[in-house]
Amino acid sequence: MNMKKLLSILMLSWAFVYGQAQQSVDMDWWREGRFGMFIHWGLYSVAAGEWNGKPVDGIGEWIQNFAKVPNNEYEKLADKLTLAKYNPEEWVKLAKQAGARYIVFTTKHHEGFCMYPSEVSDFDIERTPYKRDPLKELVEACRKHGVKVGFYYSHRQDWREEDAAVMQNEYDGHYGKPKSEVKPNLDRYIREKALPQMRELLTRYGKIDLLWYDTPFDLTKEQSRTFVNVVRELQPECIVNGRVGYNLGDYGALGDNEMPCSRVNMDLEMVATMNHTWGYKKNDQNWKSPKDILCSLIECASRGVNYMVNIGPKEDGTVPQPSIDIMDFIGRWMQKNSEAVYGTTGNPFNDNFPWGYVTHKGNVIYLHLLREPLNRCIALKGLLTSITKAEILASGKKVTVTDQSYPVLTVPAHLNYDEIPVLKLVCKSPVRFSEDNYMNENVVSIPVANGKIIPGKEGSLTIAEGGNTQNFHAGTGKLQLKCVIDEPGTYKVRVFTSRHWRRSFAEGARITLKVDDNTPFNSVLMKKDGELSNVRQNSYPETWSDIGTVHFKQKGTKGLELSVNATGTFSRLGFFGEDIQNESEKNIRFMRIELIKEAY
Ligand code: FHN
Repeated sequence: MNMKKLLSILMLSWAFVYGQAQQSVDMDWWREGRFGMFIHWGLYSVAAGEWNGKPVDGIGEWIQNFAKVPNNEYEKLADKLTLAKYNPEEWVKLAKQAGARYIVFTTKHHEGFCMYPSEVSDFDIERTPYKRDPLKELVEACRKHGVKVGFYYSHRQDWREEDAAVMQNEYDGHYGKPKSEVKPNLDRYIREKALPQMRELLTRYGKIDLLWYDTPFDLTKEQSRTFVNVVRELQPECIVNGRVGYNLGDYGALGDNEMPCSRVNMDLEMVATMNHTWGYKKNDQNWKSPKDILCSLIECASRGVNYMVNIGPKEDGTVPQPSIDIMDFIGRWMQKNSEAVYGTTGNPFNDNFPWGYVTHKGNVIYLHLLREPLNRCIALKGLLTSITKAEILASGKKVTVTDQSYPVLTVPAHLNYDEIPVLKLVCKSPVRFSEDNYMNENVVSIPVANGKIIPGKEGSLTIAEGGNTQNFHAGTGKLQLKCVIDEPGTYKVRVFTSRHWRRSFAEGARITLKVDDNTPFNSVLMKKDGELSNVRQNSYPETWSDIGTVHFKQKGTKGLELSVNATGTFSRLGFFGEDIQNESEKNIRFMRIELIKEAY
């Protein structure tokens, strides 16, 4: 046997044993693009958030579940899914002019209804008055306009099918019989419905760029792997998202509307709503502002993460006007500033800057200004290379740079911060950055992800995808952090944590924070002193606790050591079906610590 043959046999057996997640898919277009548009469209778009004329709480695409609608009633919505004004080119143009490089469309959401004609199930588009295949038309429009196309497929949940029943979510009468008589068989569901439908999706529509699975819940690793393998077999170049389960996808998974709290060094995508629902809900008027959504796109880029923002069209295919306005706003900004997003990596500094966000590409650094910096001055203390050119990206207007022990920029007066101006800094190559955390505008903000973990007896403290601590409790370890203090003085110590919105703030959590060799904060109670008001408040609320003050007699590098004494207790809010797999553990979800210089 020659060497080449032996190698290929070895590689094949490796693939057999470990599945095919090691297969390298080309992620370049996805990383370069940074920005996608999600589309949730299904029978729930007809219900529009109301059942029997009454508004139903929660996200719109879950209405069948929340309003406990039996299948034989829910299916009647198909008669009213007219698609009367469906124009996929309009959707694609909406995405493209905003600068989105890919679209992901719900081919089948948890309700089980296929938005394409399926041979496997008659619960599909053929029940509607629309006599064509809207999926084919969307794929063609994407191809025509050079936008990558992805299919969302709910691979674990299918409320139409008894075999896929998640018993805690089912209710009497759902399948036309009492819950006690429902005997699910998930393997059979996968074998007889989900995989055959995957084969339809992956063979009928030409090249598919991304397969977006959702809510793996209780799938076994083998079951998740079959969903990866079917893609590898039929569309080897297609990217698989992280929610296929067990880290088997080509990129990692964050929760819905979950923003990483510092730069990440892996492929990740944040998916976000423009209001509080994915599927159309006529009563959800809680629209985030266009600037907020643009800021989320920029913040994602500054974390090194893709951003995919959702639209939920109405049953006739028209897109709610606020969604159009938001996409237009982003498009106007992207026309002038997209080079500060496409192909960039996250903020190369260890600092979070109070005036905005940073992205980076080669020897160019982009500063995205959300507000005027204090005294119109930005000190880039962590930049170890000099700047050769600095200008406003959109206008080419020069920005003054003075070299002190680090570059200091003077931002021109009267910039319009509603338009989020971007400063483009060209540096000598190669660019070098310090690993320290510095003070900016009297605050030093220290992300926990910059810390060093000292394992405890149980040793399972880690930093999660979102840059927050995971499994942080008394036995799992300590976290060592450091920062550079510019001036002696008294500093308020503010500890930021976040949580999933279904969890209340934990009462009774206690932490110890050592500062250099002292222990000024020993088993201090974490109180809810404030909560950030931002676009994530309804999904991952971010709370701060002011645990006291610390006095530094001298400036310089200071060491911090954080440990947990008690995680406290929290209550769970009502069931709304979100994937909370990672939320059941004992953990304080720390994001960052801030030292805030007190006025003299
Ligand atoms: O349950 C779904 C939800 O309806 C929506 O589709 C989102 C989008 O990311 N995914 C699930 C929850 O995480």
